[in-house]
Amino acid sequence: MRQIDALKSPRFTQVSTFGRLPLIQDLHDVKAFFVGIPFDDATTYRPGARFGPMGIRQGSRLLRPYNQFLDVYTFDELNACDVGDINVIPGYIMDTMKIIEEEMIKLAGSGTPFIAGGDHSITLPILRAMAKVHGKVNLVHFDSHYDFWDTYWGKKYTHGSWLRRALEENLLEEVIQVGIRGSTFSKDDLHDREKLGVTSFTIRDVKKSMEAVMKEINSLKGKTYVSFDIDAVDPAFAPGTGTPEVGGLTSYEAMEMIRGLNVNIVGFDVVEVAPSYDVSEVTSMLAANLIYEAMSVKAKR
Ligand SMILES: [Mn+2]
Repeated sequence: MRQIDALKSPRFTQVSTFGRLPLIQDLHDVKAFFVGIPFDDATTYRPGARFGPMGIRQGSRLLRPYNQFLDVYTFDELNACDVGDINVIPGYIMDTMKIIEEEMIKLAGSGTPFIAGGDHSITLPILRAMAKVHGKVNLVHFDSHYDFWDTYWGKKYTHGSWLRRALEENLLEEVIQVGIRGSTFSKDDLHDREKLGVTSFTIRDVKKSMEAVMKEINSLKGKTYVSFDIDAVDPAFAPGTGTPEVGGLTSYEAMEMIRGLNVNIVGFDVVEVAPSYDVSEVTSMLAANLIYEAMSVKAKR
């Protein structure tokens, strides 16, 4: 029955399942699940993140059930599954945001979503859904970019402006950014950071003391959503992305930061993975492992 439903819609980007988990859409008894959102029409530079879910599933095939660093049988503990991809509409940002919000309200009511994007615009409708299901949440935002620009080419809904919209829509409690380093259009961004009340740790802050950054993150109280733009990681480790910025986190540092989270995760995404610019699946494998570590943190609590 499920398979027939899946064949009715053109989910061309979907292959295999995350971590070889079962493909299940009935979330009864499921604590956490993987879901793909293959949408990239809000990108400003290289397109291709619509293939992120496909790449991340492919990069996840070597994941095994036991996490020795966190001492947990992650998938068993969560009774995890892969629910497939949300049926987005290529080329239609507003329609797609509506679909994502509606689907995420249904899904997040039954378990914790671990999401593979897609470009970063998908996080706005996810946060709208989070606010409806959970009330306002904290946001931990790994990225090389601030993503709080007001507009791009005069347009409000892009992968570089979703955070400004989320703040305007009053969806968020505390916001902590990590890994910031991209050049910006002007110094105004630094003033905006203050005005918007966002706490930003640049890549220098992380390299100086990861411990201090983690301490700040782990002091967050209440429900917390974590959004990980893969471009927080150095393109030497994660070349498969749309707006790469040199001088970033190593893959090990990224893994350690996710492993070190001690917050109440109500949702997690990895966005901006664009497999066509990848080399030997390194970016996809890293993204899959970051999701696995975040699932493991959830399974431990
Ligand atoms: Mn970014």
